[in-house]
Amino acid sequence: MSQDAFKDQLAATAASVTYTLDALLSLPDGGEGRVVEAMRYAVLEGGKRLRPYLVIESAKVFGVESSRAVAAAAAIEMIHCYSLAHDDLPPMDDDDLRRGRPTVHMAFDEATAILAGDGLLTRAFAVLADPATHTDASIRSELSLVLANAAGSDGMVGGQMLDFLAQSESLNEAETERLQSLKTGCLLGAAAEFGAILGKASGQDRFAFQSFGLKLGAAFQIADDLLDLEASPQDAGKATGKDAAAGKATFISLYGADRARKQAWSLADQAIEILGKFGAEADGLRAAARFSVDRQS
Ligand code: GRG
Repeated sequence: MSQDAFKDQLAATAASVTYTLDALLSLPDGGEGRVVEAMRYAVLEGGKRLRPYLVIESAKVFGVESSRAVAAAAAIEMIHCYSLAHDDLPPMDDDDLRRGRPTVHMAFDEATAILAGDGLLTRAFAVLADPATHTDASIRSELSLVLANAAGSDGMVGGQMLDFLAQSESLNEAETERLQSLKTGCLLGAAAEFGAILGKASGQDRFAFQSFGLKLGAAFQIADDLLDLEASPQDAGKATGKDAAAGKATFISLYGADRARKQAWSLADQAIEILGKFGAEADGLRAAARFSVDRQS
């Protein structure tokens, strides 16, 4: 699949995920409506929707129609957007700009941004537990377990803790790899595994899809670090040049930009190799692995 065809497919998926998120987050009456407004602000505008794309494309490989995967895909996007809203807060990255517009705490206030993140985190699991998401309770339970592990202290939250600690200590390659795998890879791994779970794939295929997402995630994070170094804030839609200033542990800080770029492409190739036994139906996923490195934002 060409990168242009991939971008069209990603845009179509993004539109359907946004439609679903909009429907899942209707505004209640009363003062608590403000937190839902902030949750909607955090999820509805912008964003590449790569994690939902991985869910939907992985599900497709196992014969699941996108309409039957989109709610689970929206749940993962809720978790992702909660993490961005919290990561942008002053005690963490202290960012004013995200997806080309003010961060949630700038558009609302810090307390509301914390609550919006909490609201999205819990709502994601309500979506997964809802029979409207999948009629089979064992599938709903598997999805919930995989997402809880990927997003919690054994995954994204743990990685964020390591990222915070790494500002005051220097990490070697293995430690940097682990940090990035937990912070970024686990959620992308869960997204690809979600498709396999929805498609009732074998344990072996589930593992392969999770491994694909993890490799793609490792490539994606190095590309993110390169964008932080090289992209303008306008193109990235967020502040850039922050990693070096904050002393963040990245492959660039270890080996420089050229070697980091080579490493990112090698990881994308490894991700694609994992899908070797699958046919053309996995081409969207292969293109996603290449896009993870080749992207401009
Ligand atoms: C605060 C619990 C908590 C976790 C935060 C994911 C994360 C951990 C922080 C976000 C900041 C960051 C640079 C994370 C690495 C993952 C990453 C590159 C996120 C940005 O993902 P994109 O590019 O964003 O897919 P869009 O806006 O396209 O959805």
